[in-house]
Amino acid sequence: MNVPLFALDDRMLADREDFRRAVLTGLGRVPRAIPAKYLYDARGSALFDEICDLPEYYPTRTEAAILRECADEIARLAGPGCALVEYGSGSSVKTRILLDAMRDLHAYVPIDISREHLDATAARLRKDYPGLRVDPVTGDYMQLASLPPAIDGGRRIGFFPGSTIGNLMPEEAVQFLRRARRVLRGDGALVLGVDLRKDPKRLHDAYNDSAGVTARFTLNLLRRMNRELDATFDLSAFSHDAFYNEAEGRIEIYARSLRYQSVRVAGQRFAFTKGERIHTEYSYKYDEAGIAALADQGGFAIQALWKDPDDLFAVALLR
Ligand code: AVI
Repeated sequence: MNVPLFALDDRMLADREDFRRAVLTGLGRVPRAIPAKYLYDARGSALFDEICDLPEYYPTRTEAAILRECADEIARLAGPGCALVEYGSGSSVKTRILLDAMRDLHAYVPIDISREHLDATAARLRKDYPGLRVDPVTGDYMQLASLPPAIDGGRRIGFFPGSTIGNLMPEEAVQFLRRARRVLRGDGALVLGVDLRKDPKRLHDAYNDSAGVTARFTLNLLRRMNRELDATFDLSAFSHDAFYNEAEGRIEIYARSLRYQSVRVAGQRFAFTKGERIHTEYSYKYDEAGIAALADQGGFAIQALWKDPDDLFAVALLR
């Protein structure tokens, strides 16, 4: 579908204004923090794709391997004639593993904030799965409270892979699950990918890869501010700082200032002392009891849970 140019420009302007507000609020706060969703501009998304293939970053390939093992069982437990509702992009290998197993799907419903991304995904999947009804929904899945009635017919099975739930604060994760519970309705279910607590060294290495891709991913946020908000960050004067906070069960990621410096962002000045940090991400890790507690607070219960042989990652079917 062709989007009129003026509509695209309006949306881009609105996105930039959101970004400007979030950055000015986040840099003005103590401690400084910018929401993780802004890491994913076009370059950030490409860098994240690179991260997924890194030898140290085990979650993507481990989750795919688990899904290959349990997809038939998920299809059996889901029953016939379901709609598969994916929270997020939907173009990945993991989606296809489920689509291949759930052969008699009523519809596939990817939800994403990016219309362009959704259109491309839908076109690819319609071509590769002729006969599959693909009904994309444009929107922020964190806010989505219902699906268009056209999707009705059959049980709704949600899919939220990649341990993206780990990037939410636990209370946001519960909120997300409560919303999903309503959207998927009483007879629905959710297939949830969750990164597990493990040896801190393994976790540390996954977010401090030797090729420096994760560092580029973090510092790309400063580059984005330079480009979109007329900021003056010197990327060589900041470092990527990621570590596992065992007490909180989360990876914490920051951009750390390597010296005193004053930076202009969207017309305002911000002074950074040496060592001062901008928080960019949390990545929470759960154990099975933590997943059960989260599910319970979100209005679900674990119906089945699969792990890899090394207990790195879990795929849970929540009912
Ligand atoms: C998208 N998300 C699940 C990734 C994670 O592992 O928390 C984001 C990421 N950030 C740095 N490396 C990966």
